[in-house]
Amino acid sequence: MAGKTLVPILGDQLTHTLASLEGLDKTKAIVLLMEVWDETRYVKHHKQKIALIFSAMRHFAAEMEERGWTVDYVKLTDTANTGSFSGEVQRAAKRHKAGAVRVVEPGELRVRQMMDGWAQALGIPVDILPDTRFVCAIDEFREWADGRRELVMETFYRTMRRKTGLLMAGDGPEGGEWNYDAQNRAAPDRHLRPPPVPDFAPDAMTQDVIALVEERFADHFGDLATFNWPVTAAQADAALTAFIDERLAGFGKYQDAMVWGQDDLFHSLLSTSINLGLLDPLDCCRRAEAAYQAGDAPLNAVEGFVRQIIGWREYIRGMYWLEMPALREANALDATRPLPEFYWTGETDMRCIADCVRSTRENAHAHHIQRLMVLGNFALIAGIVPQQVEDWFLVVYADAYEWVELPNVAAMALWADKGRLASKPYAASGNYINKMSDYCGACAYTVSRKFGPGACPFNPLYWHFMHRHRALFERNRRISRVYANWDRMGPEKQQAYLDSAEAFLATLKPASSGWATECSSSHDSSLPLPARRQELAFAMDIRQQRDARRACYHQRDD
Ligand code: FAD
Ligand code: DLZ
Ligand code: SF4
Repeated sequence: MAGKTLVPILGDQLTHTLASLEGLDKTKAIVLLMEVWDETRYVKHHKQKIALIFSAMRHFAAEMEERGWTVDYVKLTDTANTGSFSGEVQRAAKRHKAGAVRVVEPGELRVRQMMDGWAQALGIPVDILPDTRFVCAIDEFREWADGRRELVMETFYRTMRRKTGLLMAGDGPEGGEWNYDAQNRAAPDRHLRPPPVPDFAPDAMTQDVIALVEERFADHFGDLATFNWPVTAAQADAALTAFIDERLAGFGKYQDAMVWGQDDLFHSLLSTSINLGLLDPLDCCRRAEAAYQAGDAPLNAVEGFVRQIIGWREYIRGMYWLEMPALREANALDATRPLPEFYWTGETDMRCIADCVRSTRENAHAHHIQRLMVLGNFALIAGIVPQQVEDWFLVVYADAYEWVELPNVAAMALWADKGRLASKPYAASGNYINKMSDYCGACAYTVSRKFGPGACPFNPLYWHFMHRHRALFERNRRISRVYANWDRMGPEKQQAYLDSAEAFLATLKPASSGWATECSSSHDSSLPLPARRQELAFAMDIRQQRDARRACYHQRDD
């Protein structure tokens, strides 16, 4: 008689309608969730990210049991835990005398390669199913890309609009335009009053996990005391409702704005929930569309939100599977400089970077323009080695999985793929940051100073970048006019820019590799767990600092 079906569910597959569960007889299936050391340490993820994934996994397991599934949950501290997906699937298959394995394809090539070895290792059939939580299947994206000279996101996005029917008026786009990006670039307004994000105070299960992470991952980057992520589908749904009711209307206009100490502005903070599977991306879009239809949110905001999800998110995932494994090694601009230490410490006089790193450390989050135009832009124009930047981004954000992090970092921010994804590099001087933020006014550097002592480092670095890659970019229609400006400057001014950039680059202190990958402790599941951590005092302290920053911003406006 055939044994039971083993259904491994990975940490970012926490969806009750997962393809591997569909049509299964609950009495003949064992659902397997595994906390494994290898996944926590292949890079040293931000502490909040590990706590979020473990807590969401434990809550999900409890919900599955309530729904009548038999769940086998392997904890990190279980003494027999082998520390890897493959080891745990093998142990579980033996334990339950499984006759077959049914699993949904993983988000990452690294894990897919492991999974492809399971059938042979286990000696039973292993069915790897497509992940139906994406609007566009991997093969469908390949077909879309096949034979195209340029893989333009906007073209793909329109295909997805037609496919989903989102914001469509007959055959054309709602409102007559496909894209309202031009209405998504308002500079920060001194009267901006973004509503607070909902509080998701850690329950007992999350507190246990926080204690575990504090103990076992003490050498990882990031604060834990400010943990405020939804860990269940119900909480994620509450976050979505709050976003649609309170923030969506402002999302479009201020999508690209940055304000010191205001970490969230009108962003949704839904990426962690969507990537874990607690929220369905299409459902998020339909809820936003309903707000537009009800007259509660303007079209530029709703279209902007829908574009990020069925446009950018799907396109990024398609590009990951199309371009891997080469993307991980890509370095089209031959960047060789090591990642500066301040990406980890935030200790720099560049106020924009210091604020983005602070938010990253405190929240395991920074919003898109902070990631792209401050942190990514600096790495691009300073010529930082892509793989070091990629590791940093994979470590520090709670929503980071390689399938979404890598194309965003390597291709969008660093142009390491030679423009397969972005037709021109997102390189900018201090002028852009000054226009889109309030960072520069109180910065130790002067944004209007172009070179020399006290000049904003983004200014000379921008020209240094353009100059050193002239051969590549001057024939690019979208940036060629930059070189006309450069040539008009004349040799003396040009040299002043280049000398200033060189002098600044010489001051950069490289980060130690220990932050991202080096292990200073090993897996020892026999270690006792610590008594409940004393966090509260510490937590209050960090939360109070954050609130004080917000209050200070508001007072300044009054
Ligand atoms: P919002 O601004 O509210 O946007 C709504 C949703 O759109 C997001 O929740 C997300 O699901 C989706 N989205 C928007 N832009 C993108 C995009 N470029 N790629 C994929 N989804 C997108 N996103 C991740 O989920 N994980 C990452 O590791 C990640 N790394 C990034 C690295 C760089 C250098 C850049 C430039 C962007 C990165 N992004 C990443 C995309 C984006 O910055 C985040 O999705 C967003 O900041 C998450 O915050 P939010 O939920 O408030 O997003
Ligand atoms: C990121 C992560 C971490 C830190 N830990 C686990 C874990 O212990 N167990 C698990 O199932 N998943 C974890 N994950 C998420 C996986 O890395 C993710 O599912 C794969 O990379 C595929 O995207
Ligand atoms: Fe950043 Fe330059 Fe502005 Fe300072 S002056 S905040 S370094 S852009």
